[in-house]
Amino acid sequence: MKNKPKIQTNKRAIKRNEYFINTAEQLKPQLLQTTVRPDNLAVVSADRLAIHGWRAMAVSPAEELGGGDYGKGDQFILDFGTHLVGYVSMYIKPIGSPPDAPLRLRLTFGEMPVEMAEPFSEYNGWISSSWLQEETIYIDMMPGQVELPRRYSFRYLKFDILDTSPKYRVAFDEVTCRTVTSADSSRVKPLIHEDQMMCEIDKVSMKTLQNCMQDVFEDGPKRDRRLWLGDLRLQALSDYETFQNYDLVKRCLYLFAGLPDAKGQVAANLFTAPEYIADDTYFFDYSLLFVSTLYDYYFAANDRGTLSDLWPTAYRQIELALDRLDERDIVQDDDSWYSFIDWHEKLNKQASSQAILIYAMKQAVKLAEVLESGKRQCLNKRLQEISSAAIAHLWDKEKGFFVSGQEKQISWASQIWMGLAEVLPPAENRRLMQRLLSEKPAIGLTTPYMHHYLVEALILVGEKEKAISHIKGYWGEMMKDGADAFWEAYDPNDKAFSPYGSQLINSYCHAWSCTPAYFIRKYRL
Ligand code: RAM
Repeated sequence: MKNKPKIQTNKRAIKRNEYFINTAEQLKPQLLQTTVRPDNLAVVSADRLAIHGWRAMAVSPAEELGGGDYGKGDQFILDFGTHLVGYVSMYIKPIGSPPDAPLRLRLTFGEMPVEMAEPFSEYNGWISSSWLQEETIYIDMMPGQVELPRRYSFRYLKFDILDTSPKYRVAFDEVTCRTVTSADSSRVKPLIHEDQMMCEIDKVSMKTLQNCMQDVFEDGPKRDRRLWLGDLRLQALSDYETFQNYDLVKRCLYLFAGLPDAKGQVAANLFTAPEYIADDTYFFDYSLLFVSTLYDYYFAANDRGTLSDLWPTAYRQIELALDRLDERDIVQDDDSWYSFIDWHEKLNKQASSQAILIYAMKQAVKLAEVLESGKRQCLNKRLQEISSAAIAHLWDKEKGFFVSGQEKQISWASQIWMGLAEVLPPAENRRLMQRLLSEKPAIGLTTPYMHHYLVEALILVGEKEKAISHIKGYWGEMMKDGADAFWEAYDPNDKAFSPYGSQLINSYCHAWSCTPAYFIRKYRL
């Protein structure tokens, strides 16, 4: 089993802001619903299962199962044709004698074929197996309608008839899913694009976002079903170009601002039920991304009231981040997960964290200008000092890369964030990104989250064509590997990659991978 990373999880006192929480509560969305029926039965082909070296599954021919009845030990799989988030119901009827014993039925939901093929009993990742979507139910009365109470995120649904009785079998009618989302498709402008692949990527990105848009922007509707700040930032960017649900972004911003710790730091993620609760995880980078999310929101929605309300929270994140600097004005490093950055086991996070601080401070300066805040000057002064410190201590002129940590690690993430922070003059910044693509340092990227920032950096330095080919090479490749919605983790060179030690638990519809739609639409790629 893979080791659990050292994420700091200290329970902290929370300083609730009731006005912010009430504001968020009033912005709670009405969910839109549709009813979907499965396309067909048992169509998961062994080819698709083989893609990631997944164990092929014996699948009975569709005709044998269609409209049939089932007894002890039978199994079949329904394919709903695309990724869905919602509530499943079905009508079950007995065939034969009156049922003299309950039906015992196991239902297994899968976003990807791997979840149909690999037994959950073999799962040995380090996060809870309770995220695996499985349900054993007992039905005492038949015929009758069965409504499953939990919300599921899935495309495939496997039925295992564990037991009926020797005297009766069962048949299933009207298996349906009532989907839920707070994304209104009618608000999306059609995309006119000559390149079919880009159109497809755009569509899959929107589905990803739509299925993560619930009461809040969830990171993944299968797992963790929570509001994470780093994910929110990217979802919001895509939302402005597509569903334009500004209120949902506003709600999430107020929620984070409503539940800071006693010092004012916003949490890395929040739970929203049974009440709003800040998780006991705090990341240096995610807290700073509160500033970026507010910045993006203000310029997208032009909502000055929200900016004025939330500016003190944003500014506080910078003050707290500055406290982590050493006497050289460099982020103090240690081997804990003080910053997230990416799910790469060996990644050192110092240079990226320094860059994110600079990046967020630049945005804070612009917000201070809008608000005519007196903080502008001191922000600017510290910004100069911290940027100079980055060049003096983290820039290796000879190698042409930023280095990070004691070992002076050269990673993709450090270059990307320093590129985005525009620490180097524009021409040099562009050369940095070109060098990154040609020299390909060993410490690579593992999630669409960091691939997003790579594409953003390429666009920033004027490498639009390279950005396009990266989107096609990465998200396009994921589509070729069977993505109906984009995934939480994907490494084209290691397709079995999972941060958690098992692909079974990966989320296959994940917030932070929804940004190609933002790139394609915003930058007309
Ligand atoms: C995982 C989730 C989430 C992300 C955190 C850091 O638990 O995938 O999306 O923001 O990691």
